[in-house]
Amino acid sequence: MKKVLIVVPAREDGTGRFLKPLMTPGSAMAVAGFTREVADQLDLDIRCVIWDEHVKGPVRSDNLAGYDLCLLTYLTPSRLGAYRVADLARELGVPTIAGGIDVTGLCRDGDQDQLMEHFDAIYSGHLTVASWQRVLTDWRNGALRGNIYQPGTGENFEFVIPAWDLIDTDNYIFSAIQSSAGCPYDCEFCGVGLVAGFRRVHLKPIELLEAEIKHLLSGGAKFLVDCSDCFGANLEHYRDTVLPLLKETGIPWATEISIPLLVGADGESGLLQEMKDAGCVLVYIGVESLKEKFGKNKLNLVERTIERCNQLVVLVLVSLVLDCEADATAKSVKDTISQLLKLGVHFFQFSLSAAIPGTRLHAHVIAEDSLLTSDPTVYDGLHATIGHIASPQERTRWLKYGWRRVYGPWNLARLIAWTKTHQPELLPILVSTFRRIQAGASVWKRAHRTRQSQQTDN
Ligand code: B12
Ligand code: SF4
Repeated sequence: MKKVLIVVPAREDGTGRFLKPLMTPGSAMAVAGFTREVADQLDLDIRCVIWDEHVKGPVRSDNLAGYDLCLLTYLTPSRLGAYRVADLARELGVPTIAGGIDVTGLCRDGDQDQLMEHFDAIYSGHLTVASWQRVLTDWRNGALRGNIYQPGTGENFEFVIPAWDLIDTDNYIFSAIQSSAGCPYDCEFCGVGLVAGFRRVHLKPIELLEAEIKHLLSGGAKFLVDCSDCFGANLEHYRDTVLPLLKETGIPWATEISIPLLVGADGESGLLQEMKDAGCVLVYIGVESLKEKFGKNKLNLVERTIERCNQLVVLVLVSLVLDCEADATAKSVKDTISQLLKLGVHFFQFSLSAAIPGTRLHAHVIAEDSLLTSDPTVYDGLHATIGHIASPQERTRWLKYGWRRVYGPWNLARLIAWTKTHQPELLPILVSTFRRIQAGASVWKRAHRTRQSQQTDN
């Protein structure tokens, strides 16, 4: 029997502390699913283990001992964590293959050489059974070293049942399913199209979705998150199959959706009512900015969306990219947050622009010579990474202001009271999420201090 360790590396931020995870590791479970399918076809006896460093702590030599292959899946902020694990695996003679969105972005930018210094092979793009069969055949023949793999021409996007049995969902707050991949829009800063194809949407076959939901329900799931990049992107499919399936679960769920699909271009149609009827309790919408030129939607449509969600008692989580307006100031940031709070937004995700490898934003800031740093650990939306009229320190203050304003004691008490009245079943999830985010914020502060003192030393 061959043993394969699938590692989700944590971010190396100098604190030695890792963030506790919020969501189940979809990429690792998908990679395990593809590996099992190919193993069956190649008649290989393979046992996969998922090691999520956010849960199990850093991979050490003992943990790698006895494995025949180490697969790494990660986002940009964890790239150095992936190098650490790969370097350790190399010392122990365990071959490594890395894949995922960061690898794909670097390959698209032509920056794959740095990856090849650490990994034996890399995989760029979405997995297919046929392409993974080629890779695992090379591995079996000891011919991995130095290869860059990708799906073959004509090999369409494929889904498998994620290997839910390889993780303990109790370690995560949210069990994330994915009813579709990809998005019909193409925002400059977004990395979604790198793997799914730009402006492409792929629908997960309903039998696969049904099987994984059934598995989660039998394990006692009380809440689901559909982390599709654009829920509802194919209205007919969502109306006829996904929504009825979610309704049948009888448990509350949340998802990410764009405003035109949620409430229609007129603000009055869209999927909102049907989603509510099917158990949706929270929608995550990318507003980014309220200014006409930078915001994704017209202000009156944003206002109507929030109003309708409040009428239907659907919680709204809005994402704002605080420095996406080239002329943003502390005042404009404060005004935007106040305006959205007044409109009735319940939760916010604040970030700063991150020029993710492979995106148009990355190409654009490189061309303008306004990339402030290429340190991947700070590509997490919580650090200033591109030039702006406001200094990085000033923009960090905006983030802190936003968090304090929205999640300070007064507002938090208001949110908890609101949830208790309108969505009492969500209270335990809300409290655990806040606790984890608070713990994350203290790691962030510590990392920030470490970085500042390193800069002073230099
Ligand atoms: C759920 C999610 C999260 C969750 C959980 C992540 C997790 N534990 O898996 C949370 C909320 C924690 C999160 C956090 C962040 N996220 Co996020 N997230 C997503 C989301 C919506 C889905 C991820 C997912 O499960 N996809 C499903 C899997 C199956 O797809 P996949 O990862 O692409 O994997 C396929 C291929 O890439 C390939 N593959 C993947 N890994 C490997 C490995 C090997 C060896 C091989 C062969 C193949 C392979 O095979 C898979 C099947 O085809 C994506 C959007 C997206 N479409 O991916 C954004 C996305 C991945 N996130 C993104 C960002 C920016 C972030 C944050 C930086 C945001 C922030 N401001 O905090 C943080 C970073 C955290 C960190 N330390 O890494 C960006 C990616 C940026 C980047 N290059 O790193 C995305 C693409 C969204 C976007 N708009 O651009 N995220
Ligand atoms: S709408 Fe969201 S998922 Fe789609 S391209 Fe824009 S940021 Fe990415």
